[in-house]
Amino acid sequence: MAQNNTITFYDLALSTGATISPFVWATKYALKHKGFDLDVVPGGFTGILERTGGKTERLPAIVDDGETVLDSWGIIEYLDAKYPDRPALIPHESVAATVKALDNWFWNAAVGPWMFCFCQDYRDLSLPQDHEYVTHSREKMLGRKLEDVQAGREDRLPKISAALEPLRAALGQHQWLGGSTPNYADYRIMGGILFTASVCKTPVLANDDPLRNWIERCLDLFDGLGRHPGLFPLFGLEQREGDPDLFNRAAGQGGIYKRNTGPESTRAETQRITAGMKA
Ligand SMILES: N[C@@H](CCC(=O)N[C@@H](CS)C(=O)NCC(=O)O)C(=O)O
Repeated sequence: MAQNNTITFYDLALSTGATISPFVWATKYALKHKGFDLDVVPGGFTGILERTGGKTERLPAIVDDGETVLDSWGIIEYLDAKYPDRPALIPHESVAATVKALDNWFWNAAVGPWMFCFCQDYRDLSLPQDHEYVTHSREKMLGRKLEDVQAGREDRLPKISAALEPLRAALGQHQWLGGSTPNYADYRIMGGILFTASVCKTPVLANDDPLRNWIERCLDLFDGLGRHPGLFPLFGLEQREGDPDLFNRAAGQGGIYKRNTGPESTRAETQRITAGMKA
């Protein structure tokens, strides 16, 4: 049992003091969801191995009562197994499967592309002692100079916003991805959004984006855990001539989002799609 209800949490932060990693953000929310206080060990990208006493080169990592637990997914499995009487992060194995599918989609649709849009800012915002390592390692990861990868982001940001319809569809009909209360699905996706907020020197979503309500509620959770002063505004992206719509204003009008309650509910559509057909 965590001493004084407190778990040691190794942070990964920028010079603004804001946490940077999507994995680390999601874990911070997960620990709060379980009702723990955090004893935060601050730090940036370099020196993780030394900070953690040789236990890991990657974060998140936690220490609970002398036990080190690594890896964002490893940590939530540990928390749910060790503390089954506290609110579950993954209430059923089906949630684990769905979160993995959602996370994979979101990473490819948004977190990765946003990283391409802000990788130079990410380096510039990192702690001064991390600049050389971040530049070198991220240029190896991304295959080009950070400046070249980031260039032209104004043409890419609208497309990333437009790609987020699956989230808008779900959150248009449910309060949280977890249903009536948030669970790890919310924290996992919000981790990617908070990563972006930690580096987005230019906004990534429209002011009137339907996701805004859920994002603001996630930021408010746990006494405003996500409202760090070092974060940048997410909202304020403007649609320019030639850009796709930043979100679909006609969303939710088909498929499982429009309930079939009998012929009344489908008559208009049937009339439209059969117009001109021989009787
Ligand atoms: N599978 C790991 C991945 C963690 C990971 O890649 N963390 C990155 C931050 S996003 C890290 O610690 N990077 C340190 C570095 O780049 O040196 C998890 O889910 O926790």
